[in-house]
Amino acid sequence: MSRLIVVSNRVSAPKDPASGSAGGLAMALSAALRKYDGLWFGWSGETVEKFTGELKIEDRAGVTVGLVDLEAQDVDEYYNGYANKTLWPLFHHRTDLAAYERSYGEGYERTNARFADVLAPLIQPDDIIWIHDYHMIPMARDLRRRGITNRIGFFLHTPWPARQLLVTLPHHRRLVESMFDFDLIGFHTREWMELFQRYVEVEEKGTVTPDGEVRAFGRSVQTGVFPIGIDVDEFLTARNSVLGRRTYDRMSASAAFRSMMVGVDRLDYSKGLEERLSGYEQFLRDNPDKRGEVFLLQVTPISRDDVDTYQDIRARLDALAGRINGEFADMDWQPIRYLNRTYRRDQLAGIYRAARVGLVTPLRDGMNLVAKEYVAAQNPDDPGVLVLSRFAGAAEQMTEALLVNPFSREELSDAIKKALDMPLTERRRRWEALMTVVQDTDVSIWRDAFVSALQAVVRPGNGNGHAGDDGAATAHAA
Ligand code: GDG
Repeated sequence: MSRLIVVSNRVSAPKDPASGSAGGLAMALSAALRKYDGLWFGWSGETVEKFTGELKIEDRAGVTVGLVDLEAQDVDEYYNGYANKTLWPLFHHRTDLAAYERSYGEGYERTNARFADVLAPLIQPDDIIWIHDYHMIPMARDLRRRGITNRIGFFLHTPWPARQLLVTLPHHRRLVESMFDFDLIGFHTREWMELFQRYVEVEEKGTVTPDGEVRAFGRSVQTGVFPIGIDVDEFLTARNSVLGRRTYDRMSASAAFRSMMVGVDRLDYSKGLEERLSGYEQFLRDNPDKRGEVFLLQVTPISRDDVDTYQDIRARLDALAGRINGEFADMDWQPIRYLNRTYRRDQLAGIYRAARVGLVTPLRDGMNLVAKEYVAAQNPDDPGVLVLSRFAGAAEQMTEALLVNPFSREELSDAIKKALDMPLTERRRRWEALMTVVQDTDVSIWRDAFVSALQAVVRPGNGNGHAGDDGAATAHAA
């Protein structure tokens, strides 16, 4: 059995999965590594004055992790810069927020090359390598340059942008060309995959075969759709735990016969938080009789606070939540409980279960795991209603949610009303269909489907695809 080497910017293997504040993805990747045996490689989160390339190996809850420190300049230009100020906004269709600075691009290339320098000597001939996300797009190219011929797969956790927007990125061609050093590229949805394929067809006059092989730059790469999900068993365990149940009781008591709506999102402009609050404000205006009967619990941990745009949105949200509360609150009721903090997963599960409505309304989102967690946490006999943005990847599968356009305050207001008024039979019918989707896209299915597809890619030149063979070398000789 070959080893699996997972590579991502941050390595977040939870030290104690049961109590974790780690997200579903961290759990999933740790579980993948425990199953396949291997290594999780990435940035330690620490900075040093001068890059040394020293590798720190640790064991975290049975997962071997390999960590490397970066220089402050790398963190500025590669992580805060190119990853979070250039690619993240661009991939979420916010070219108005995207910063195109040469130094960011250079830092991105330099840091990926540094990661490759440290990683390449660790790779054994039978290993398969799975790179994650937009921080590490050139990684396969950098590893190939260092003589690595193993199978390398890539999974993009964000959307892929429309071609018309991607071409605003200086050196977009270079970025896309580097992706042809992967053997397999996975996307959450057919839509993101087709946008990638369309770019290659239009900009490079490339071709796409019916089974998703994309040819351009004199090479080819397999593409596929692998919708990520949550670890359903782990989440149900959290929901049924003592703290999960206690949190449910506490929230139900605190709601005091009012209907609670919940939102759980990192503080990020892609999550549509301002639009959500405006839609809720519209609902309060449209339905004076409902005031005092409903409230929104919005859990919003601060993220990427080193980036100006994130400080700006934080200030705007503080002001908006304060204004809505100031305008509508009564002596014994406040329409929004806005919390900039994190909760443990078992507490989150209890919160979701106590909420009559789950508001998941990003403006654009690769998948969105909160939508799946909300559904998994519900009481099957009396489930709540999921209001889901049609621009979340999750909307491609979760069609029985109330799908909304988050850019329209009125549509949001109507959807909140419909959710609150929905009869039990309809709530049950929709929930059963949604829960089937959540189970059918369990994270273990995602992981196994990707790894099997990577193992099965037939590489030009040999047809059997064993890592490290001549065919592989030829395929990547360009
Ligand atoms: C990216 C893509 C894609 C949030 N607050 C707390 C907390 N969370 C957890 C949630 C959920 C996770 O964070 C967020 O996942 P999402 O999928 O909603 O969003 P991103 O962080 O933007 O993730 C996204 C994902 O990658 C996976 O591919 O779905 O589209 O943008 O698990 O529960 N967890 C805890 N306390 C909190 O307060 N414990």
